[in-house]
Amino acid sequence: MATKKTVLFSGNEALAYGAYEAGLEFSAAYPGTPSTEITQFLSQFKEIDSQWSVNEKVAFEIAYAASIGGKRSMYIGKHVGLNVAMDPFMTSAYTGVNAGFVIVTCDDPGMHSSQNEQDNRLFARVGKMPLLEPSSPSETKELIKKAFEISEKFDTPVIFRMTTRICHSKENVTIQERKDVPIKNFTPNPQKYVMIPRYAMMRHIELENRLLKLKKFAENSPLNKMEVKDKKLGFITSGVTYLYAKEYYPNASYLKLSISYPFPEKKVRDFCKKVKKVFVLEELEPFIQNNCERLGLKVYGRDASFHIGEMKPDHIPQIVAGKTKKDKPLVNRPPELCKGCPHRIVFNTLKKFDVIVAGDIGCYTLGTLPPFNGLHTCLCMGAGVTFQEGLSKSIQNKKVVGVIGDSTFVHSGITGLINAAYNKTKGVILILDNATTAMTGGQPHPATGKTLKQEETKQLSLEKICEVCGADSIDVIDPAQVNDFEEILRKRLDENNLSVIIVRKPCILMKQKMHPKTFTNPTPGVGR
Ligand SMILES: Cc1ncc(C[n+]2csc(CCOP(=O)(O)OP(=O)(O)O)c2C)c(N)n1
Repeated sequence: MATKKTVLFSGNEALAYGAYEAGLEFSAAYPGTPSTEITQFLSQFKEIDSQWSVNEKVAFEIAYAASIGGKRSMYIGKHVGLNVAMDPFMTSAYTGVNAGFVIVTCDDPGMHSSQNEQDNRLFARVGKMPLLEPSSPSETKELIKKAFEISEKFDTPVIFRMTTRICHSKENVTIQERKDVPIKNFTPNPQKYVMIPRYAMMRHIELENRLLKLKKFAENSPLNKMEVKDKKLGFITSGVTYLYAKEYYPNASYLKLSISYPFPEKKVRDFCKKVKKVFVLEELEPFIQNNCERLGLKVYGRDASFHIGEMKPDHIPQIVAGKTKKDKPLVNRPPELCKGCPHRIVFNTLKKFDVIVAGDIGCYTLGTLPPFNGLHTCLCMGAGVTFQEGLSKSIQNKKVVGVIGDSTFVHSGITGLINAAYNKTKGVILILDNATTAMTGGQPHPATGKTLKQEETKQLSLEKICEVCGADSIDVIDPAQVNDFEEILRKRLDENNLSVIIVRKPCILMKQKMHPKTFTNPTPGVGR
């Protein structure tokens, strides 16, 4: 008989554990809050081949290919990570799976640590894949198992959408034994796996038929649960809003959607017939609400002020009262670069130059805040290099410096540097090499020479890669040598070249942040 044990898990840990129980064999990810701990937790399981990949596109393709090869696999990333993986994502619904493949996307309503708050539920419609949404850690653990079953039953990738609140909240979760799933054979099938237009057209027909079957499944599945109590007041919910509403209105009726795409139209109609006044409670976009409106159903949505930011329990009665959003003001606690962070020296030095600074995403983005006020742009990962090129080709009266971290350079800076050299760009790019991915808690990447599991591996040389990309000069400098750093920056700015300066000093927190080397038992809470 399977052993039953209860463990306090965060949503991320519960997801990882549920995937382990489901027989997951392969996972690939790039770090990103609030998703990072899933992969860190998975790394303890010897049964699972898990990796940090160089970016989300690569992670997606590798994990998806592992599924086609016959292993239950998972891609994991933060919401914007899926943008990077959009190309393989969009066609993967055509090609379908062999063993189960689950796309975990961790959205960040409220932008606790992100550059935008896009609602990735919308991608389910665009990508034509089923969308699962849990509302708590314990439900996460069970629902992720269903995701693999649905993936295999319907030959489709499945989107599993988490949000920050569920990723990082903790709950007692009952764990079970792993069920090993035999690796499936890979049978060559070019009509399914080689997407030339003719085959893709056939797969598109297959995909539309599959969506009809999935719709039927969503209609009849107990995962879309109707609880009819008070027939005067009801809520259609998804994700964490279910629990928030239950706190305020325990006697109301509920339609809890765990499969929110394909939209279970009949069930929703049925619920609206049974209950007089129905509110739709969801975070960010009016995804469910628009679906209800499309059906001509009279439901009450939220004021547009609720389309921005995270849903909080106190918002529920405000929505029921038809009010605009009101939040209690919080104490302002702006983040800052750590004391002793090498990035501080970079921005103190940059201050002495009258230059435009194209920034990127990493701890160094905090260089935009006082006292440094050091960045002029920051859009997405990799844009420290590409914005250096674009800005320098339009701004005539000032030099442009690009600033990018080591992990981000490997993620998406390299292609920009090749482009800069190819298109005869001039200027200076600073690679702030603190030997880790500091912003997300200190994960290794190819230039650190360590894998997710802290094994030694081939180490990417930043110097060599910059050279072959076509940089005219590559300097390596310790920013603590303040005068030398300033001197070399001045020299390179005066030249009419494409220069890379690798500013190399380890992150001050690296020792504490380093993810433990080995795990013995599934130990919740480690590897944060
Ligand atoms: C597409 C995408 N993936 C992941 C993230 C999360 N993220 C932001 S910056 C960053 C890397 C930071 O590492 P590095 O560039 O080395 O800078 P550091 O924080 O170490 O200074 C990550 C993983 C993101 N914002 N966007």
